[in-house]
Amino acid sequence: MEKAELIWLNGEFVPWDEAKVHVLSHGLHYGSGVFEGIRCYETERGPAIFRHREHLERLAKSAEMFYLEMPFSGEQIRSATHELIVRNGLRSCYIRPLAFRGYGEMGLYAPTAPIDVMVAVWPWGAYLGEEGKEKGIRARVSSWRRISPAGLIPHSKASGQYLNSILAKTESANAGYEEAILLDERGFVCEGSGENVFLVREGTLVTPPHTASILDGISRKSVIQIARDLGYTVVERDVARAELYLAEEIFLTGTAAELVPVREIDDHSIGEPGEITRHVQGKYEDALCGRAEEYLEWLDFVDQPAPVDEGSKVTS
Ligand code: PPE
Repeated sequence: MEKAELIWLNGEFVPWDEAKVHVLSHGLHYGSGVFEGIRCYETERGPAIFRHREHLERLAKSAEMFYLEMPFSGEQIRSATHELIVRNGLRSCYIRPLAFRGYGEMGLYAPTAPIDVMVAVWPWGAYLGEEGKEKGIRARVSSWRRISPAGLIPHSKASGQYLNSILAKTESANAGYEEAILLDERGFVCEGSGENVFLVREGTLVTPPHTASILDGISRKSVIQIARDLGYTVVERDVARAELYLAEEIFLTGTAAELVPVREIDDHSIGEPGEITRHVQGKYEDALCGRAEEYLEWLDFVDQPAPVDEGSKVTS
């Protein structure tokens, strides 16, 4: 990964290589942490964080559902993130806040172990490749089902839950595919290992509902609104596996991935990215980069942007 200079850890800005924790941190043993994936884009008015407040609200809710008491408010994390972007001299980056149970007490019930909070920012390119965004990716339905709401909390972006996503992603990568699509415990289509999924069926956009164990994706929500504003019908309903094969178009949405067309699923060809995918993708990318007036309210502009001179680093 590409390093930045500073990481924000428990209220301090520390050098990247010194942002360390104890090996007996609770979160390392049990996955007892919650995180977010956010992106900051370079716009004409300087760096801007896409739907920053919504991401921080989801972080707070993820924490609350796992009984983690956040020692910092969303507003404190928000302003620390702004300062971190400026001090690292970045104009566009990925943002990773993480809150986890730290060092102090072992065992599953460890209410006295502190909650550590960090935010890191770094340049992160297209998650499923630039070519994937352009030409579409090859995906495969995973043999692993998405975590069930009977045993975990799909709506929470909790660290330990990602072992499920890692199994699915690893299986698909080892088999030569770019992404895995997980079914929910009932066998209906759920989502990608790190993205929500949309299909086009007879000109209508279809995406699995909240009851299908999805993560309530912020890109998903944005794309639903954009598609409706463009005049398309978007339906949230259960999707049968075979509908993936019958779909006219398929695409994935996520912060890291952005909007990525799927050109092949389980070795069935869907074809080149379709018209609706292209239309929505174009508008979505405009929204991310501040080129769409109607969605400017989604951007959290970072004050005192670093100077634009050569390269992306500030030299002081
Ligand atoms: N489902 C899952 C399981 C998921 O991890 C993500 C985001 C989404 C859906 C889409 O949510 P949203 O980003 O709010 O639209 N995955 C994050 C982490 C990826 C990673 O590998 O780390 C991300 O995209 O940042």
